Amino acid sequence: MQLKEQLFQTTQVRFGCAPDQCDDHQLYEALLILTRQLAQDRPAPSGGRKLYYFSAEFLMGKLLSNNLLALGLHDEVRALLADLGRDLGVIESMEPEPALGNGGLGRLAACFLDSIAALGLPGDGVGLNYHYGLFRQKFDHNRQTEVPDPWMEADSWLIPTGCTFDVPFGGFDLKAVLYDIAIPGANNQCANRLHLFDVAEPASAPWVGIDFDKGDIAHRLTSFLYPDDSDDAGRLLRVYQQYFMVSAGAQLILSELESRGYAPDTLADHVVIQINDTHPSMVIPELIRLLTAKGLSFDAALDQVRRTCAYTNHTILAEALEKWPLSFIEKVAPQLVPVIQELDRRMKEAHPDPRVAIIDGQDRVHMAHMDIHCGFSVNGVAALHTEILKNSELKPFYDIYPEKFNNKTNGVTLRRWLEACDPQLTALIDDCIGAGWRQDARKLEKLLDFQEDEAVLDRLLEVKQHNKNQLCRVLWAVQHIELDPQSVFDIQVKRLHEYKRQQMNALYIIHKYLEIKGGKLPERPVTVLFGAKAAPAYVMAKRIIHLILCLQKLIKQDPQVRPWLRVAMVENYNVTWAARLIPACDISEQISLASKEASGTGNMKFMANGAVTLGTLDGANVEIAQLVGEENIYTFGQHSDTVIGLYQGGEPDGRAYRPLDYYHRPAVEGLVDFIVSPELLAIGDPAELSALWRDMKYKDWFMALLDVEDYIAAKERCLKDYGDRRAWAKKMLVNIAKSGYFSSDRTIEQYNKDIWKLK
Ligand code: 26Q
Repeated sequence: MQLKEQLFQTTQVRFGCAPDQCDDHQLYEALLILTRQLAQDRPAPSGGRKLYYFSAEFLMGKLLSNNLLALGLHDEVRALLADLGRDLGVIESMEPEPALGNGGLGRLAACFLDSIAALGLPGDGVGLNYHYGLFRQKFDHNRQTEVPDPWMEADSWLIPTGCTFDVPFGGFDLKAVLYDIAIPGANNQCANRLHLFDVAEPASAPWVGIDFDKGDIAHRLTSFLYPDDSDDAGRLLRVYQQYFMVSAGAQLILSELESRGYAPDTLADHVVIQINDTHPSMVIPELIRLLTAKGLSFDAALDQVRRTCAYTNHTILAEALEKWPLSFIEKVAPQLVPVIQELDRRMKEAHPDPRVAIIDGQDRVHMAHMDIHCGFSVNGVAALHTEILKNSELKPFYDIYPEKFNNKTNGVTLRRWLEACDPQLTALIDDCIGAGWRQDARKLEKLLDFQEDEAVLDRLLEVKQHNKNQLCRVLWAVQHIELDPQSVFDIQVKRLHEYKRQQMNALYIIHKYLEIKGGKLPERPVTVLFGAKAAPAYVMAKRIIHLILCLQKLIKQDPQVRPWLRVAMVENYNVTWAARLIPACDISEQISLASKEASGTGNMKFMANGAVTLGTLDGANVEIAQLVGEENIYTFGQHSDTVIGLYQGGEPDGRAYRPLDYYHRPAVEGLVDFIVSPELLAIGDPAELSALWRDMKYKDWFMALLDVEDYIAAKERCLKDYGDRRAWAKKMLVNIAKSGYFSSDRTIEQYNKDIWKLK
């Protein structure tokens, strides 16, 4: 049947009217139903081994447009809607965005699912169906507040499967109900699945706290995704969530193994599990428990699990490494305790070094240690990150198991982060080099042939201007923020964390503000844009948001400064905002303290859309710098080995870094002190701003003052160079041309070749 007739039929059945009588939301629903069915009808890719990608987060973003692209229907649907006098962009805007992730790790999982399907590899995701996602960010009196973020409507992408598993908790069982989201492959006729488990009777309304009795857990287990800083109650609930996910996931794997006709003692021949950070690590003892219950000896079960499980590390921040008190696990899943204790006993026997113990002297279970001992692969997410894991963070493990360690530099799906979000740039690329880069992103390098082509460079600048104009229109419509589209767009979007150093960017804004007030006007107007959610209990992060919002207000009110400098923070930054901001960016801010950002993936998206990176030599920025060459990136700041050195061997807090030494530099003191200037105190909360000022001056845990002078100098160079439009366009072109390396198709091919070996 023709698409047109299918749409007609769908709206008739569902709404009793023809498409042209439908409102935007009804049309969206009809397209959702149609697209969901077409994806669901596709067969799974065939192959030998099957991958299960376990992750507590899948930050999928809106799916309508991407699924239409993957199904090859995007243009047809757009034309069909145009015939009805409707706009696909408007229909898409009806779709709610599920916030089932914090940030990079969750979005990476989503990019990976896209690439696994596009490459026709058999691989499903396994996660949880949170009803309220993370939270919706609101700004109120220049502060972040949080409200629940429901995303499931009467119709969604979820496909009920009817499949259930019993999960045994200490004292009660809970039924895990399986919902699937079909993931169609872009280059084939197959689809994989994202398996999301839910409780059988979810509560219908959000709540504030939780009672740890059986009833409350049964209804609330999948309500929220916990941010990375929760209190003890939140942490315990996270362990409940994690066990629910991995127990149901492990049961799903074993039942699929059985229905494929294989015995449990052949698990490793047919299955590989990628553990996305330590959040799903309990899958290891759970699988051992389930396999021994099926008759395998502990030795045989451990051997299967060891050949099945592979672990990805995403962070070296000590506070983010999960260590659960054994008492938590005893309460949540007591049946795992003897398994973990036996694993710990065996590992201690083989490796008495306390630094590699699974259970430490304070009876805490180190999830990463269990993964490394009981899996066959450990990977970091960028070259520098993997080196730091091998040489410092996980060195005692690398000494024992050098063969397990490998690097898989992250990547992003260019189908979403170039084709879908920047159609004009895509068309320009196609005109220059044809469409072959869609199959092999390294072919983007052919763009290098156009470095001296003035017509192409001009078009590149025109596309960027178009995207900036468009972003200005959206910002005005959504948030009543008025920006100058002719100004330089300098953008920092990512979770708010001190190590990512949004506060250092704020110091730059203060620098520029003071210069303008002092009569030194910049060569051209600059707009500094931010998007960031702070974890609700992360006090410093919220203070940094407060500072940025106060600066936004101060500058907006100042007729002397506002023609030259604007600051804007988008409310509720999410995947949808990212897709609007990234194509409009001139300067991509990637300014984490060297050694702290495992990889970054926003850096890759910006680069692919022709932004030039201003960054430290951290995470994947190092690889970006190697690829584009020093004339096409602005790097600054101390290197990772210096920083690692500064964290060691000093007084009084164990560090050799003393922020006061930097604070007292003439160029720095005035910037930091402006945080408590009368101008800002008149706008913001004096207690909050003073606390932030004190922290930056006396603690500065992530060393913003160490790099701030170099940062300001690098940014000024960058802004100056922007004035030579031809030379700048060339830098943009080189960045796009070299971004093919950061396609997640390349990353997934490497995972498959080195770790998964699916076919
Ligand atoms: C831990 C314990 C308790 C509760 C929550 C957590 C928790 C939750 C989320 C810990 C970490 C996260 C998320 C980490 C994350 O997003 N890491 C990012 O991963 C990206 C993909 O590899 C990298 O590009 C980023 O550099 C890294 O910060």
